[in-house]
Amino acid sequence: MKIQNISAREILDSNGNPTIETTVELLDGTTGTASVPSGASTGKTEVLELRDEDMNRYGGKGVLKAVNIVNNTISPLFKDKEINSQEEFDNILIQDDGTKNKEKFGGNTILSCSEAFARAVANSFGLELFDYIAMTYWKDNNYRGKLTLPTPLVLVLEGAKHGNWSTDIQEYMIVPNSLHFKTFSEKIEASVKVYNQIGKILSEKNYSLGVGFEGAYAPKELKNNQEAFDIIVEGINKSNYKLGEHFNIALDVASSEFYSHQSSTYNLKKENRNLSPQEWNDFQMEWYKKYSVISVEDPFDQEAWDSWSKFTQEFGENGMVVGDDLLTTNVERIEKGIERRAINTVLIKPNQIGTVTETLNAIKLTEEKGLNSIISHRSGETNDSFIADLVVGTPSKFAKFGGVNRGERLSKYNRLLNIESSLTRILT
Ligand code: 2PG
Ligand code: MG
Repeated sequence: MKIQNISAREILDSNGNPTIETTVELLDGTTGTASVPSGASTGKTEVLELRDEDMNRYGGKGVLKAVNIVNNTISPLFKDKEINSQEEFDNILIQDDGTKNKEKFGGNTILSCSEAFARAVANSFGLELFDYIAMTYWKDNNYRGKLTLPTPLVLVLEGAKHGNWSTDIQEYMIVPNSLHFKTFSEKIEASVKVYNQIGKILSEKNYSLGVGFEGAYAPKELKNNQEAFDIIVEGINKSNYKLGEHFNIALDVASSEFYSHQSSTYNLKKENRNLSPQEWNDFQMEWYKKYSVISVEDPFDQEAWDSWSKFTQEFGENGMVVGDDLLTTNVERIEKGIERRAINTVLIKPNQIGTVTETLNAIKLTEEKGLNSIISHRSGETNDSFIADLVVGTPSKFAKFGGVNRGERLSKYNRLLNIESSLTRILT
């Protein structure tokens, strides 16, 4: 397979910040285009996101340097080269960048090329993107029976950096129970019902109905973190479902955002309390028992490995302890997390690591160790739905794609609805 050209441009993400969109054109004339997201509450060990730092444009967030690297450095690298696999393509970029955290080209630059190449090859073979991903993941053409639609973790309330600190906890999600809702479309329909019900409850309370970065309600009027749980339970009940039966709750605590290294405390603005790690552990456990929480992401600071291990021993018995900022889709950190029993679930974000190949390797390590993986969006998204195909084409069983509001979130949910309907047609 030969590449004719790779070209990039600057577009905007859902926060109005620039991001990069890249097109790979193959010699046979087929093309693939991809754009990449951007995080607000980022992990310290994510690969570098290359920005112009030119304060005269977009407050320094322009990506013209990245565009220039694609057009003038990366595109010539592939001129007349025969590329036979995703791995081969990605390895050329990794090696030519040559740095541990992709700081020469930028992780955003590299990922846009990597995903665009995947789409171009899929298009060239007349394959759906999830088919191409599955063939690449399993290195086997006998993968069709392994394709699965995920259970969504649907965001209903958001706070912290994403929601103007309406709560200290960054994300409150509802998880439809697969025993009651068999298909993805049933799970989404039920989740939308609860989402809308929560909107009604907020409106009756005269709380704001505005949404945060990821399409969930973010009412500043919430008195504390617990009130958010209570509203969700009410929303579930008023939709004629039961907490613990039809739905459970998942959280992204994103606690690195309110951990103070100076005082070694978790400083909860909405509770007016600063808690030691042990107090914070016990405080959380009370909520989680009371509100049927089955999944907790980033309950402790990204360097607090011992707190994580203690928490996993207790909560991890029956629930998912999810490493995001802690692990950053990095196989070395995932291995450390497993070794230290600090987590039992891994959040997967392609732009934390920078290529499709490394993302697939992170999923493979996780799944082969018998742990769960969750494929995740970022707070700054585009309409690119690559991660929807990623969750279908790999053994990952969960999708964290935000609220059922805002087009860039719905583009992923709608892609899953589209895939489910076409797979049902093909497989039945
Ligand atoms: C997270 C993500 C997505 P951000 O913390 O998991 O919800 O947020 O993209 O801001 O890092
Ligand atoms: Mg997170």
